[in-house]
Amino acid sequence: MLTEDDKNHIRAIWAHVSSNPELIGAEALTRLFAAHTSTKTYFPHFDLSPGSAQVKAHGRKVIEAITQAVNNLDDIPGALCKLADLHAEKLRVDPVNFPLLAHCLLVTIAAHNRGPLSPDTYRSVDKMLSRVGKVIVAQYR
Ligand code: HNI
Repeated sequence: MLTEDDKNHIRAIWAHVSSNPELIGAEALTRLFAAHTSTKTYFPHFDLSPGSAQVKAHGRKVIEAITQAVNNLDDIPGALCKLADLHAEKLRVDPVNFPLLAHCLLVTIAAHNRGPLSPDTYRSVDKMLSRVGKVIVAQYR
């Protein structure tokens, strides 16, 4: 459950993230592929080298999708229902991968924050990303 404080923390930091979707998204993916190499198996058709056009384009798509969730914090399932169908029925991404991406995204956001990410902001964004992951895998069974 996201509190009003959580929502305020998320919206404040997301203003920066959503204005740099390609930069943040591509770096998060690059960290994901480097730290958790098995995640690369879902992208055999991509050039996964850091900075590739495909990594940039995909990073942008992921951030823009999460931005939809951030713009609808009271109805995240409604905002992401199409993505849930896609990941469950077509892509069949193992749910264990979602917390890995969430963590890489948090590290990326922290690295680009001017100064340390406050514990409160970290917790609020972590809660939101965990909710996003749960919503996307909710239709797996
Ligand atoms: Ni994900 C496609 C969003 C987690 C593997 N993914 C997308 C698209 C969006 C998206 C948006 C593009 C949809 C379209 O083209 O219509 N993915 C998200 C979000 C999360 C997420 C918001 C979690 C926060 N995806 C993951 C994870 C993996 C993953 C954890 C695997 C490790 N996604 C994919 C793959 C595709 C994909 C594979 C298809 C890529 C392509 O273009 O072929």
